[in-house]
Amino acid sequence: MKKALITGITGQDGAYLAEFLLKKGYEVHGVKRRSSSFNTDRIDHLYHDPHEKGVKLHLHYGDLTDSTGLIRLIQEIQPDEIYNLGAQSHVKVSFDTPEYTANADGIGVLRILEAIRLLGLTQKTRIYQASTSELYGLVQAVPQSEETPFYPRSPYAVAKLYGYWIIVNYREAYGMYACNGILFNHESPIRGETFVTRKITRAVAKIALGLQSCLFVGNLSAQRDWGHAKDYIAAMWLILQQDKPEDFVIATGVTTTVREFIKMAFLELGVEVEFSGKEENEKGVIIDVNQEKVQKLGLNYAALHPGQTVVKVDPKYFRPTEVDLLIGDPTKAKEKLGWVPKYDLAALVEDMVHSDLDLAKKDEHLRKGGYKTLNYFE
Ligand code: NDP
Ligand code: GDR
Repeated sequence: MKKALITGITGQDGAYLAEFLLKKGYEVHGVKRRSSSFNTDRIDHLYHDPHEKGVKLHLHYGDLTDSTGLIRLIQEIQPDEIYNLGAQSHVKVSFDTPEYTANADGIGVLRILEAIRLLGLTQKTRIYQASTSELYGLVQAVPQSEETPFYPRSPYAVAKLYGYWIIVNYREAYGMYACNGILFNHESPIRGETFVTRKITRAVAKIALGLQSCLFVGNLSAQRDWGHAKDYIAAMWLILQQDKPEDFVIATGVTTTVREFIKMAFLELGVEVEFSGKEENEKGVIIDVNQEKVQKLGLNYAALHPGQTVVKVDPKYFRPTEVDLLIGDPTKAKEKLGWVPKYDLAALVEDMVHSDLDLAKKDEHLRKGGYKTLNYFE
């Protein structure tokens, strides 16, 4: 039985990957950070009491900023594969916490590589590094491929640039099976709530139920190549199953603006939104409501007036330096890995919007039933 170690197992990708590897028969070990409250929601369905027999998922406390802890874990587990998904992964937040981001996202990669080297596992343990399309940053050429030069535009991307090159360097210097997956944006119903797609689908669901009146966003013109996380974690695994270690771009090859994503999300619930105005003054207004669809979905028709402003720009969400356009070229992954995504953007939007609608309906139901959030300070 193969053993895999996943850093970042409590995150979006870590949760999907853990499920995927367990289904493949792996013994899965995950690194989680100590937190003052539970943060394992995304993997609770996979978790079994360690006292039960035949448990295949094991969680360990650890942190990418703590070398000795990582060395001890890797020594104990002796993994066949390490998926380094742990990171301070929010681009905007990296401008507020640049030093921490460099430590966890950049030097964290080095810590794992050195642990493997120190423990004499260079020929046993294969390493996947969660590299990112943010490396391309300021547009040099499109679509972006494995050959496109990097020009990072945030402390996050600069930290990930170090991670990318230290993987390449250890592969060349010590013959390690270490690879970068240069993944473009991938989303899902369990995407972190502050990334733009999830922020949009949560807000759209709440607006449609009359639980929220407006969505505030930043740069509506940013273009992203959005795929579904479920497709992308399969690529991570494939990257570690090849004869030769190599780096791969994983993307859909289609790019869309934030503005268009918002329109698609509203339309999924039968609400047509049109944008007008420029930059900070741009807003999205309802121009039509499909009554039949709205009723069928049990939405709050009264809350959805044509003429109502449902999207506004708040410049606080603008970034000091922005990445305007990402569109990936996944040709190499298609040819060498046989990787083909199952979800297109429409299927992704559908999955996310309906999942958030279910969650919002649950909230609404509890509120209507008189259940309030407990206030411990009353
Ligand atoms: P998430 O933000 O959902 O998850 C990040 C994970 O890293 C969480 O489990 C988090 O723990 C953990 N983590 C954060 N800091 C540390 C630390 N210092 N030590 C150990 N663990 C830490 O990210 P995603 O799942 O979306 O992304 C996975 C990886 O892929 C990240 O490295 C990200 O940068 C990269 N990536 C993501 C893309 C995307 O579109 N999703 C695209 C390209 C790359 P906790 O739950 O405690 O916060
Ligand atoms: P990104 O994702 O920065 O591409 O990084 P995010 O969803 O945060 O932003 C995408 C684009 O949307 C614009 N935007 C907003 N973004 C957020 N978060 N909130 C808003 O209100 C908002 N309004 C507009 C942003 O300016 C940006 O242009 C993600 C992360 O998962 C990284 O870890 C990963 O490496 C890259 O994707 C690929």
